[in-house]
Amino acid sequence: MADINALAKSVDNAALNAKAIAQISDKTEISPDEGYAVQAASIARRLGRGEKRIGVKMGFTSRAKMIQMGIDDLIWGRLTDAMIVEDGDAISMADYVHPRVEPEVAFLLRKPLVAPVTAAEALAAVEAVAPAIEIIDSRYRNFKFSLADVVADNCSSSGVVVGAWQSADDDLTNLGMILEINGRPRQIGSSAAILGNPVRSLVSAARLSTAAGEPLEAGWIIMAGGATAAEALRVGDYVRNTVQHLGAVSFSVSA
Ligand code: OOG
Ligand code: MG
Repeated sequence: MADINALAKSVDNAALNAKAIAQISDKTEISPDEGYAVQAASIARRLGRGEKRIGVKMGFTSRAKMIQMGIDDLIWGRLTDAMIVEDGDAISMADYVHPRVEPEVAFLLRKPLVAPVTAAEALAAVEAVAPAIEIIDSRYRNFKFSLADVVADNCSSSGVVVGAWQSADDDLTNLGMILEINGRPRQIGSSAAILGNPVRSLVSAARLSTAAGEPLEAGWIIMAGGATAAEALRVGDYVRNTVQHLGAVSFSVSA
């Protein structure tokens, strides 16, 4: 039997100290459901330290991400205010184990979303959309994990960089996305890579959060998931994600 609280403490400490740990599944048999219990307990520790819940991140919503990490189940994690990196700010490499970035799209909700919801209902609850970058930083050595491991580690969630909010009136189905590092395009994709349309990721977020007893709330941010494979970061990097019609978001990496 997995000791949920002990495992939550170990992933939480690994994130706090930016120190890699062994995969849980190396030593302990752990199911995806137990992984979610560990995640919930580790987030409870963060909330206990005064962090505020601000939303949900979706993971493995694109083929490119599933193929890169070898996992093809949709996963979700919980976002807190401590994860926010302001657009244009610098992060410090010392706070991370081995960070990577993903080009994403973020939704801001104006109304709660309790599943089941249709795509049209989900879109009607959206206040705004924005170009976004997710900073993922698996706490497991070599960024290697099983499905239950990554879920327990809050789906590698580490930082969320959101650009200026835009009205969600435009069709989000097929927006070009360019992830540049130091001015060079490193990943080029489309919002269509995110479940065919990022709104589907929002529908899934509503479904999974409702099933977990934490339906999406007004004011929450939902990260739709990486449209392309992730790119590793180095000190000195300047990262920018530009999304067609939505604009750009950026940050840089200092020592
Ligand atoms: C897990 C997180 C995946 C996404 O956008 O697909 C994710 C990982 O790859 O470490 O955030
Ligand atoms: Mg992501």
